Amino acid sequence: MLPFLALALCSLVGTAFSSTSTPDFKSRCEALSGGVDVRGYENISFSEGTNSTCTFPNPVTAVDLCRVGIRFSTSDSSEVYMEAWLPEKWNSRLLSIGTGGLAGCIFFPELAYVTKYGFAGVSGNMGHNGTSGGAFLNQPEVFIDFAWRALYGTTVISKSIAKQFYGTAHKKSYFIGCSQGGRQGFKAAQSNPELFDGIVVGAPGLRLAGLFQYIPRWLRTMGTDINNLTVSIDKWAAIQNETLRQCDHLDGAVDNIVEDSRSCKPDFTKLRCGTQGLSGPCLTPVDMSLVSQQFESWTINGTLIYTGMTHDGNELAHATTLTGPEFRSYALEWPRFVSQQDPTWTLDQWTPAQARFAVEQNLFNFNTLDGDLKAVRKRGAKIIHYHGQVDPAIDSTVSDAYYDHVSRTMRASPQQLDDFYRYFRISGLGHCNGGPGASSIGQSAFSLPASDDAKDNVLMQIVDWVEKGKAPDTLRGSKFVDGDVTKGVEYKRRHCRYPLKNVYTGEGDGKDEKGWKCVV
Ligand SMILES: [Ca+2]
Repeated sequence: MLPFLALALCSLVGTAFSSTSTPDFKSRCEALSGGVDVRGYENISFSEGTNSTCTFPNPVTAVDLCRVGIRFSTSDSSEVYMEAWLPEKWNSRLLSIGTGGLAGCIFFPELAYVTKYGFAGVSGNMGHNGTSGGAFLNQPEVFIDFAWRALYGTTVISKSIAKQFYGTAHKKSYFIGCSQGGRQGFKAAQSNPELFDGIVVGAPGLRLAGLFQYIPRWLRTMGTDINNLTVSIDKWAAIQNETLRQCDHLDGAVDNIVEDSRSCKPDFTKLRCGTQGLSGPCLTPVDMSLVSQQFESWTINGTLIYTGMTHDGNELAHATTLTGPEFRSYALEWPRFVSQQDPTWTLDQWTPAQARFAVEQNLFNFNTLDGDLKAVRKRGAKIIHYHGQVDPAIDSTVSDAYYDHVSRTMRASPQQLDDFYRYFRISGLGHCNGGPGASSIGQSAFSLPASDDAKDNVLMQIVDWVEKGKAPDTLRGSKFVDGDVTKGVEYKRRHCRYPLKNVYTGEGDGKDEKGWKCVV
């Protein structure tokens, strides 16, 4: 068990409650500290634990709650800011919320989302304010917070605060997070399994330092100007179309969605320049080689750097994401503030040797690749892991590889892992939220569920599994008309747990939910 270093509660920086709250609730909230806000607020000031780089919309709270801000130090040179939102009508459950990107922002919309169900919600800045990794430069303690300690501290403290506030201990403790938050959830499962009874992790940033090297390799190979890529954006669009032409129907439904990208092995020779009848963009031999490289697992002297891009029929988005400003920023910030510790580092200094070093460096075990989850299983905790099949940011190959790694490490078959760890491939889901398919499983405030039934809502599903023993065979996602939840459901699809894959045996284009079957 990892020790928690130098934890000290420093101060409560504010609370909030509704004007409709009962006097007892208000007085208990005020007893924690001063400060008043009201239910349904939209203009509340979020001055703590955030800055201008945090661009979440201000949420509107749906229930009466006590808002508590806490700052605590984790060493002589690091501190964490966290908020616990404590609803008046508590369901006796705690829910820690993971962050995205390089952290640094309190996830206010998620706090509003989960408190609606009665969870006491907790979100922290993970040890630095703002989305930049600049805080890591020459500050190992700040990086330790980012790697694992901030989540540990916020969770431990929130358990204590909830007991103090409600006068009774929580019954179950949960975690939900995606991307960087997905990594945080697995980090807790691997290193601090005592923290949570149920964990929902999406698109986890495992071996993230490898992705942060895949990006500079892409930029050095393809260029940094989206309108002038070495393999042009028109060619990537042609690659996507050809992939869909060859692979969309393999699952039984022609719906622009490839259910099992691992079965998709497109042959791009039809796109070769000079091919008879080819009218659109064509691939030169150099293009063919560069494109193939992106889809291959990338190793340097035996060290796996990144598992590569998948043939998912979303190649255009992969190209634009890898070249886009957010990813260009990661390509610079990781070497500058973490692996090379050189704030003047520029992209033209990148070398494969640096890429290998960044992955092998594995600062404070940040790679989060321990495959032994026996302690989670032993204590009866459950993990729901999901990954969008058209994720252009963290490729779904990362999740496939980790699940297989756990299976090998624990010498457990998928049927045995099913007892406590289930991984679902969500077709038509991009990175954490959004996408062309039935991508809403209630995973966040930006992917609202079609209903509060556990079948439609992964948050309710993990509770059912932990507390009632009802394990999910599938996760049912919803696609809303025009992507707008207020316009109603266009169709639903039950997503299978890995390694099963979804095939369509129904009529038409795949919108018949009952037409889908999970097969080996
Ligand atoms: Ca299809």
